[in-house]
Amino acid sequence: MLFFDSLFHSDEATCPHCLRKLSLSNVRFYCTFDPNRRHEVFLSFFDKMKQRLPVCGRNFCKGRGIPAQEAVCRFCGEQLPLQYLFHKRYLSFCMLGVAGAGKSSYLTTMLHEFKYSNLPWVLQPIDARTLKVSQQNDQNVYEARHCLAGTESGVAPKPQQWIIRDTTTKAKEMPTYALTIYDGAGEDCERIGDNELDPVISRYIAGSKMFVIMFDPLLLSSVRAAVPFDILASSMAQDRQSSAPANMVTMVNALANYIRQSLNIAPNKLIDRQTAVVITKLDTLRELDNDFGSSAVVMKPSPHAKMRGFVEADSSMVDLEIRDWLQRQGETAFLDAIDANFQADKVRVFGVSSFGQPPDKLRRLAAVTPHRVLDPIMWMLANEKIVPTL
Ligand SMILES: Nc1nc2c(ncn2[C@@H]2O[C@H](COP(=O)(O)OP(=O)(O)OP(=O)(O)O)[C@@H](O)[C@H]2O)c(=O)[nH]1
Ligand SMILES: [Mg+2]
Ligand SMILES: [Zn+2]
Ligand SMILES: [Zn+2]
Repeated sequence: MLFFDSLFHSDEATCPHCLRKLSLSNVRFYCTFDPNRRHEVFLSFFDKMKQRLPVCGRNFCKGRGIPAQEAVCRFCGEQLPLQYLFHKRYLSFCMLGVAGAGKSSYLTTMLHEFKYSNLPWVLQPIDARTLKVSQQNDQNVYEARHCLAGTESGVAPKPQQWIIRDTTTKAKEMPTYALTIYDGAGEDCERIGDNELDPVISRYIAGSKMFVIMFDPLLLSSVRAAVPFDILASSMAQDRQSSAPANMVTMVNALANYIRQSLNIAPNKLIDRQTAVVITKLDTLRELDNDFGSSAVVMKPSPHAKMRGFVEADSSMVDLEIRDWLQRQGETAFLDAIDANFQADKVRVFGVSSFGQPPDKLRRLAAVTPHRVLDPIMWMLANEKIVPTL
């Protein structure tokens, strides 16, 4: 009875830690958290049928008679938030890009904007670590108004685990979706293929529904020549980032090879997975001679959140404008590398500014006014038919 073994509301769940496919028989349940006093409890036929958690029946057990309080992945032993078993769909994305590309800043402002944009899709952390990390990052960027420190390299990135509650439905049961996000260190991404973390990153890549490849325009030589020095200095992670601007193209190629290996795709085949290519730090390009022009859509506020849907025409215009801009700069190597490896109809180019303006010399932010940071996630949710395409 395969159907009976799938998680309560979905048939395609993966463990957010080890990314292996999860079914009910791959989950161990325990009656309480206390590791010394807990018992493993098992789902009965009726539990499965009624889609409810098993209950401990042992005499004198503290957890007797109440639904199991802990669930653990049988493969990796990591804890699964109990809510995790009840989601309708499992989404995940992997943030990829060289060191200092702006991944963590983007993730922070994107999640913040998503939470505070009054959208009918409500985002909540599901584990204590995610709550802590996101509060810290929020506090850093929005209250202390300071750039984030670089993400620690050489260690497996801990997944951030969120749920999205869909309040658009009138149905009695509100659908929830699990959203797992991996934000590793760019340094590890640059060394991909020759890195101790490869098996871990490989699993994250294979398990992700969507890739978010962050692309830093300040690494393009034409842009570096035009952006004022102080802006350049404050908008790059100097300690990590100064050395090799060409790394990005090398990274895309290495990454693509690596994705092929992880997903078992032949070298001559294009990669068939949703890929958002996100140009970061758009604010630094505003005053350039060869900028996007004042009428450019990419420089205008994003319409998606306001319209409560994904505005396809706006997004494809942005994609075009950025491609055109890169072409005019003679900087097509990066996108060529993308197009040579990824299936064209699955790739979309986005432009964002996480902060809305460059940090000052001391990496402080006068104000945080993110620009278009929701576009990539709205695209992903639209692809999943969670958000309507307009
Ligand atoms: N002007 C400008 N600079 C930005 C923006 N976002 C990030 N930066 C700059 O880029 C630096 C690196 O940003 P991070 O978000 O830490 O980059 P990362 O990709 O997470 O880097 P690693 O963790 O090392 O892989 C920041 O310290 C800022 O100086 C932005 O929206 N505008
Ligand atoms: Mg980071
Ligand atoms: Zn696991
Ligand atoms: Zn018990």
